[in-house]
Amino acid sequence: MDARITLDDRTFLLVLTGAGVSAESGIPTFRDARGLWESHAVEEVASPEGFDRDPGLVWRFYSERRAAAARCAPNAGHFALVAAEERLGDRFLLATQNVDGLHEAAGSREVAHIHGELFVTRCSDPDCPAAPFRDERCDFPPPLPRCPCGALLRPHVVWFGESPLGFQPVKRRVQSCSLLVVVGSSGTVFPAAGLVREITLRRQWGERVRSLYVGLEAPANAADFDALCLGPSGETLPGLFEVCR
Ligand code: BV8
Repeated sequence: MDARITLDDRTFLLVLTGAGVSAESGIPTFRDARGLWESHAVEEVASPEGFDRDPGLVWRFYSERRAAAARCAPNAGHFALVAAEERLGDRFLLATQNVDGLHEAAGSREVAHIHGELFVTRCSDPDCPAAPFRDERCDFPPPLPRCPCGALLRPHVVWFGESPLGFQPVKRRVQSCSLLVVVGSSGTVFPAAGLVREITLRRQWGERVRSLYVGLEAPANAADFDALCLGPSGETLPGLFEVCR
């Protein structure tokens, strides 16, 4: 498969991004950060059990990530995806595992944040009617913040063991798209890592549909992709899409 994609009136493009698309913006990926953070595995901190066990530790983890992300700007890879969305309109859907907000900062209009958003906070009580709210705070001196209902506030991100957010529209689009492009994801976290398998199954049933991986190195699910376009996405994405008017 030529790693040059023509975007025209027949293209239905679903893009899934992972931490790699933000790496050139200065945000460490999980592979880089795993286990490096206060000697805790990210999975241990990014979990409901971790929050129940030590909410202060979890808030420090996310506060530091907020402070770091606030200093970062989108890179050429993010902007290339904005151009693709501008050409395809509603025949384009961007789903991201990233919580850093850089896709919107680059100008992406419709983003499915299947793992939540770093700069949004919500009540930790699932039965509380209070809505998640935009929250730029990067430090939380004791006592930890609480909802008016009395429960602790928590970052509005999807932790391990929690259901992804807004995943159904992505599941529907993977059944109707003509092309899935995954950018900068190690293919180790489900259900996101399983999307490419849906494309493989559709093709086995005779549908004309393709998948492409764009990233620094082959992901764990590389065997499911039709093609790999290896390299930093800030360099490869801008030249990937040939926009046909
Ligand atoms: C779910 C948000 C059911 C928070 C994240 C036991 C109990 C419970 C669940 C499970 C279990 N065992 C397995 C599971 C499922 C679990 C899972 O997959 N676990 C893994 C560890 C095996 N999944 C879940 O729990 C999910 N929920 O299953 O609920 C369900 C299922 C379907 C429908 C309904 C309900 C929830 C998972 C979400 C967890 N939250 N983040 C936060 O960010 O703090 S996950 C987090 O890690 C990220 O969001 C991301 O998804 C993941 C890291 O993956 P990547 O983005 O790929 O990043 P990584 O660093 O790994 O890779 C970076 C890549 O970039 C590398 O390949 C590198 O080569 C490349 N790269 C580097 N530089 C560049 C580059 N590429 C391009 N350019 C560059 N410059």
